[in-house]
Amino acid sequence: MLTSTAKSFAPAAAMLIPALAAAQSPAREQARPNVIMIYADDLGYGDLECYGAKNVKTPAVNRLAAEGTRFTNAHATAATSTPSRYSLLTGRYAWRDPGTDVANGDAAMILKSEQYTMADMFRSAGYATAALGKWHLGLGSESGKQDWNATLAASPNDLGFDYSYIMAATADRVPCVFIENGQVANWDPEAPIEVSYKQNFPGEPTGKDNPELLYNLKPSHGHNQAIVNGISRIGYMKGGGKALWKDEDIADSIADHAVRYITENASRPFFLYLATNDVHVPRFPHPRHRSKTTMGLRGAAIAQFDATVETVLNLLDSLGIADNTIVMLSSDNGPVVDDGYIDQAEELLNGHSPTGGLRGGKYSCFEGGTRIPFIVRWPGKVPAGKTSEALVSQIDWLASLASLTGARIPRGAAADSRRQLDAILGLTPDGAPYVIEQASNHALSVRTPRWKYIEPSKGKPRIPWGPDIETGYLLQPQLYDQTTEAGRLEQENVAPANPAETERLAAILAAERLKP
Ligand code: NG6
Ligand code: CA
Repeated sequence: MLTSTAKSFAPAAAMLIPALAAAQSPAREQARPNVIMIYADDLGYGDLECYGAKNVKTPAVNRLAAEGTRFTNAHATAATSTPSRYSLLTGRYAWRDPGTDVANGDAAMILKSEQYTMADMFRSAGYATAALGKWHLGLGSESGKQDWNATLAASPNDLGFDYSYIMAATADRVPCVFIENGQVANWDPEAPIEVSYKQNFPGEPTGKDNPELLYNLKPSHGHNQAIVNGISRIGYMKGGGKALWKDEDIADSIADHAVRYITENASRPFFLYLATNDVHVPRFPHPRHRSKTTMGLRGAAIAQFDATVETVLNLLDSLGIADNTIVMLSSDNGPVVDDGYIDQAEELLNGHSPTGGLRGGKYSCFEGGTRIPFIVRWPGKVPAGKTSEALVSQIDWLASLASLTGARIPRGAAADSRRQLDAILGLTPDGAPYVIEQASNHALSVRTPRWKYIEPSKGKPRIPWGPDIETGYLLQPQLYDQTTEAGRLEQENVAPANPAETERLAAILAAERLKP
């Protein structure tokens, strides 16, 4: 569906991208297609229609799957956001580095400017680079000491991103403002911003003391501190004025910035890390999505995510750059229903399984925590309408895409990231020999094409502080055979019957831990 705009674009693109000029060149040849990573938040393996979702339609994602390859054995590196994003953007497992757990909104930037990132990789290959949406990797140089009314001492712009328009942490954590190139967007000099995760500011209402002010959402657990837009959050905040976001406009704001960025960079190779806030709590999507589902706010957040995908796909068509753009769609970790707000997510599921029937969910060792949707589209290069069972992990995206663009990774950087380009492009069913997954208590698991090994760890079998999720924490080793139904559902622990296999996988973990 190339438009006439597309044709006028073609010569310029061919000049810029010699490898693509030869239409027959195989995908693995060096090339510089645009890359858009649409990275959802807490979107589960079963949350999209093409992965079996019920009670919500996701036509744009369906289209992406129909025009690309949909993976059934793709993994995030961790069952929570910060470590997952850290690994994705650095090609280094977060569990190697301290301070990489779920970050507060006043955390110092976890990635250091000298650290090699996905954005550095693309930039060294001549790409324009941008990070939009949820960041959650800290900002500034010292935790709790940021001056939100000045330029922050450290931001994604110090990590290889030319442009950034981000939320500091999560929508449920202060500060509730967007930050553009290291400065609060729409900063309001009449309402200077102060943030604390220790104590409230005198006179500021909180969800705990002023539940009458919670006109949009009330907490089910935690989330009872600063109130912004009738929703109480984690952390205290003062000021903000016209810079404060309205939750119902967050997705549109991110999508609008994506449209502008893609349009402005359509004539050169660009990398866009498009991290949506959907479907994380507080779920308060725009009203126009609420009639699209019978699952209430969580279903509407999924529909809203789909609308962002639709906006991107339509724009690529109208700019005529769809054929020269790899779109990758995935999620940072598995799903959760009640994650701290009374939004009826649990009550309205009505037969929908956010994990697609997998055991556990966000935070946990089980597959529900880290097996995530993954769809890749690159017209003419990635097989269309195919499903791939290849074992793939987000840890390998950096090195794989470097092998595509020809970027040279500095010695020692992105050391956990392996070249898995053909698997990620759906060109081979042979994926990684193993991938490692981290639960929120730091227990690690090893997945191979056949097995899932969960190392022994301490902790309650169900999350004790709110979400009702099985953790998979057990003092004994667990081994699940993915080729049997009971193993696939992680119901039948065959570790006692398979000591040699259990040992072999434990040894992989031990050897990985010895690496620097
Ligand atoms: C938890 C929050 C949860 C969510 C999560 C991080 C409470 C009670 N719960 O601590 O709501 O914010 O952290 O989610 O505070 S993540 O997807 O960003 O990792
Ligand atoms: Ca998440």
